[in-house]
Amino acid sequence: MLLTTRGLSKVLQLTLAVIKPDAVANPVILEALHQSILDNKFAIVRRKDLVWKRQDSQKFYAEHSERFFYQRLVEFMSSGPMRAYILAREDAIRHWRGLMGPTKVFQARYSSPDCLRARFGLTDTRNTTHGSDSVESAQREMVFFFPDFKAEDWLETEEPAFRSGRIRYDSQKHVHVQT
Ligand code: FUP
Repeated sequence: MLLTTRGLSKVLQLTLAVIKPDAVANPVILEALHQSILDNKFAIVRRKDLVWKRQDSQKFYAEHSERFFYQRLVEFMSSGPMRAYILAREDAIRHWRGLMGPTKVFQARYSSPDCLRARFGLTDTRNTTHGSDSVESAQREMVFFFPDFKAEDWLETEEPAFRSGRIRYDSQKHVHVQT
C-alpha cells in the first residue's frame, strides 16, 4: 500500500519523528527543528507535546535493553518534555533520517556537519531527534505515540489532497490541513 502509485506521483509515506528532551529544553533549537521540517517539504500530519514515564521509555526502547547505553537512554527519554510528529512526504522515512544524520553526534559532526544531530546534538544519547527506520517501525511507533491515528484511514481519505498540494499550514495548530 505505502509503495504503490496512484496516477503519476508516488503515494506519500508517513513517518514518526520525535524531538527529544535535550532539544525541547532549548526554545531556539526547538523552533529551528520545527522550521527544518517545514523547509524540507514535510507535511505535518499530527503534532503532540508529551512527557514519557520511565515505563514508556523502557517499552519503546526494549530492543536496546541489552545495550550498554540502555539505562542512560531510558532516563534521558523520560527526563522532560518531548515533541512527536507524524510527517508525510515521498520517501518520508529515508528523508527524515537523512536530515537527522548519524546516531552518534561526534561522528555526525565529522561526516555530515549540516545534519540536525550535528548542528544541535549534545552527546550520543542526547542526540536531538528520533526517526522511524522502516515502514514497520513507523507503523508501530505512530501507534505508540498517537494511538488514535489510523494510518490506513489517513492514506485513504487525506493522502490524495496532501500529495496534490491541496493543503495549507495552520499556524495556530502548527499542522497541515486540507484546503
Ligand atoms: P537511531 O535509529 O539513529 O536513533 O539509532 P539506534 O536505534 O541505534 O539508537 C537508538 C538510540 O539509542 C539513539 F538515538 C540514542 C541511543 N544510543 C546511545 O545512547 N548511545 C549509542 O552509542 C547508540 C545509541
